[in-house]
Amino acid sequence: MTITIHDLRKLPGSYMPGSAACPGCGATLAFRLVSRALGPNTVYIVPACCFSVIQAPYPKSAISAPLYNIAFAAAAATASGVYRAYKTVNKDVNVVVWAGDGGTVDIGIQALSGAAERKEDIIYVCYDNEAYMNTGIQRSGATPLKAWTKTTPAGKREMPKDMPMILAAHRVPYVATASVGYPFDLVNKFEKAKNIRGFKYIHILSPCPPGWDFPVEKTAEVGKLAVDTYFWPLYEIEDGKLRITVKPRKRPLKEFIRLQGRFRTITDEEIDELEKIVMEKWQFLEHLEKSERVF
Ligand SMILES: Cc1ncc(C[n+]2csc(CCOP(=O)(O)OP(=O)(O)O)c2C)c(N)n1
Ligand code: SF4
Ligand SMILES: [Mg+2]
Repeated sequence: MTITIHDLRKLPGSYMPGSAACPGCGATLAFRLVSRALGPNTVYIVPACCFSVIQAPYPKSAISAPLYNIAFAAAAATASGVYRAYKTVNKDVNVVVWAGDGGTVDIGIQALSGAAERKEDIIYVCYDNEAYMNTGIQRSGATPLKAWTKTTPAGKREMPKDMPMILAAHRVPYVATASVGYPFDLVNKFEKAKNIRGFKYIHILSPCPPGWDFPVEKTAEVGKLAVDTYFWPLYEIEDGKLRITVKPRKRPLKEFIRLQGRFRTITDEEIDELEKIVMEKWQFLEHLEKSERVF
């Protein structure tokens, strides 16, 4: 089934109003969409991140679904145990890790890799705001080249890890990228993932107004431009076969970069260099799309 705007309005989500999230939070928007696509038969496992604050403090707890808050490094291992416990009592439940990029590409990578290798029947979601935001904007392994954070005051010097491809190399049944700027692409990937058995990994670009330094009303625009400038390609890898799911609208990378204060130190020449890297990756994805299998 393909979810349309009419379906989305009717689907009950698990996000309640009056939360502690910042205005314009892309991660929150992502959660609203995902919880609608997955439905009420879902349990979330959340390591330390902005969502621990959004979900936890009474009386502002924002999530109405069952949720287990767990130590930073342990989310994928916990989800494995929770899924097996439900299975023991014959309950079929979507068990979902909802983790930030720090909790995924850095401290949580060991448990994540283990769960993927064991092909645990869970959905692991990385909502990627490209830094450690909850502790005040420090760089992570997902922070892009040249981005300002409090620990990269002159701009980050390294490229981010390509986490979806790292997971694809585990040969799990489903890997996908998503962006809050393309909500129907996002919800339909979850609609598909919940019906696939085995390990599923979905990596959502989630713009963060205070961390990326852009006006709060521009979250969807930033998420859309990330895709349309080729900065954040949207694809899925199902049983090893890659498919690009959204064709970018061919906007110059500069439009995405200059909307955000975190790239304040980048020069026009450096944007051109970054655009070259981004386009090389795009061409590689087009090449992979023509291949039988990615791995
Ligand atoms: C072992 C451990 N180290 C450090 C922390 C402090 N801490 C809490 S949330 C967080 C940042 C998480 O970053 P990310 O996973 O990207 O999620 P975000 O805050 O960006 O939503 C850190 C460092 C912790 N809770 N546990
Ligand atoms: S810091 Fe960013 S990710 Fe965290 S709640 Fe605020 S907008 Fe959302
Ligand atoms: Mg983060």
